[in-house]
Amino acid sequence: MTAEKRVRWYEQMLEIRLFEEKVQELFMDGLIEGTTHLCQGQEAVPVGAVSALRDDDYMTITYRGHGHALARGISIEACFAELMGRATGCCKGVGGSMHFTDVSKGLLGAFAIVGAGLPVAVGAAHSARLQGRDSVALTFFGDGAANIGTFHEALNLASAWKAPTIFIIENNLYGEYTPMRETTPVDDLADRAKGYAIPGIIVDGQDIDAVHSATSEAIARARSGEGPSLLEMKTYRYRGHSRTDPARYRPDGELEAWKSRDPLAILGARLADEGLLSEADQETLRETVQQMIDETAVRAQAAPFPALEETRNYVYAV
Ligand SMILES: Cc1ncc(C[n+]2csc(CCOP(=O)(O)OP(=O)(O)O)c2C)c(N)n1
Ligand SMILES: [Mg+2]
Repeated sequence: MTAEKRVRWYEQMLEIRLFEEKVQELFMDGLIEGTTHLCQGQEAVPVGAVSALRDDDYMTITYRGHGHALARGISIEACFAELMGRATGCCKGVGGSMHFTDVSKGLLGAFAIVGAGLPVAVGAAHSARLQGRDSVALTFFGDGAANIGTFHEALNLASAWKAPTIFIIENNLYGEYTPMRETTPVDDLADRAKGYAIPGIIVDGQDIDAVHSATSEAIARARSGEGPSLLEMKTYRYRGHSRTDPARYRPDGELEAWKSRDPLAILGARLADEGLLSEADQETLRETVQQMIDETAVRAQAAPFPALEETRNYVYAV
């Protein structure tokens, strides 16, 4: 991995961190309708994994997908605009927080229905294979989704058909307000891969180098026709499930323990040791990114709402 690319990872994780902080602020100011599901603490997963994809690969994400959409190259302004319902948003302002999508970038959809993105990714992967292309599909989902029927159906079919799919569980220990140990009889969700005869790999989701190399290996395997992999990224969300959830259901000290393994701090320490980005450079970068985020949000807010008749274009009746 080149020095430039790893410095850019740091910057991208910082952009996502400060984007999400700004989203919370805009939400509290009443500028964002509906809800939000933020990903502070989990940034190494989208940045490390998405950077292993080629432009002609596919991905699906969830409602906790702002970071993944940004990592795939949807512009920060288009994301802010989408959140605030503006016509310049990545879905013309009619999708909102849970639906960041850009098919032209292979981002096939953000799914608010838990587990719904997995079969779509298997379908995209299988269709590429039928067409003789070596594109792969990467699908992100949570620990809760690993208890949904579509998880098992998607893994089974992808393995049986060798559909080039990389299943990435972001195990952040909670599904909404419930700890995983109360709903799930295994400690490691990667163990479930055995039932589908595919590799199941546990990855330190706070360590972007580990995320990137595990994802790259799974992609290489899928691309060469050997079939899917299941990667379980152990990670943690710093904020509550959504909106204003204060996350009081977490035991004392848990958040602090995870913050001591912050993905930005881990990569930052390595980059400083390697002489690629000093602590002072990291501080300057934070100020620059913060200013860019603030200015971009203001620009996004200044854009018009979609015309009323536009909204009818996306309502279907059967
Ligand atoms: C099929 C379905 N059931 C329930 C819900 C309500 N719901 C929304 S998010 C969520 C928690 C999912 O947790 P997890 O998969 O661990 O993802 P995380 O939010 O932690 O990223 C639930 C139950 C839903 N959206 N879809
Ligand atoms: Mg979860």
